[in-house]
Amino acid sequence: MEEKEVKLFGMWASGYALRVEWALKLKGIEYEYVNEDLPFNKSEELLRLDPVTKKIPVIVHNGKPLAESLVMIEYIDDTWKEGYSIMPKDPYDRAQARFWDKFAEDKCITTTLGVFTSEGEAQQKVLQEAREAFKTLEQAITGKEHFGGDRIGYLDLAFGWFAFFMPIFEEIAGVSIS
Ligand SMILES: N[C@@H](CCC(=O)N[C@@H](CS)C(=O)NCC(=O)O)C(=O)O
Repeated sequence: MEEKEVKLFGMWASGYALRVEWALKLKGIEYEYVNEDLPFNKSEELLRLDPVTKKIPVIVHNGKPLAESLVMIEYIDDTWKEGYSIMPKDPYDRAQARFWDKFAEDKCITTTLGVFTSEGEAQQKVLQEAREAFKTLEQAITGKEHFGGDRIGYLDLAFGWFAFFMPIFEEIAGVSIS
């Protein structure tokens, strides 16, 4: 079988891998998907390609590996310039998208995941912080169809998966964030 130019190492339950799949799909890029068995049975190929973080996702383009999902999204957008554009064109809008991604990553995702490592009063504090962060994010996108405005863009890929996983996290942790 002919080897595809792009290979993505992911894992079915990973939102970070999902981001990259969405970017490849929006661009219409064909890729080979390798589902890794995490956390204890990573393939030797993955460890060889990413000896630094040893995490998924990893993409390989023309034999060259890349780690970190958001780095991959920008690389994909820069490399396949034709077709769908993921990053905003305007430098200020690009900077804003990166700012809100950082906010969502640090304040919404990381804080929410704290419900799994806390209990009692400490967990209530985490929940309160998460609720405030989501309120701030919601205010920033009020009136927009997507995070990036009227079309799907960088922030939707970066953060959209979390909306899907949130009810699952709530059920597992037995808490309500909304
Ligand atoms: N910041 C990284 C996070 C990647 C990450 O945390 N991947 C997890 C799966 S969702 C992983 O590979 N965990 C295995 C491990 O830590 O050994 C990215 O955005 O790509």
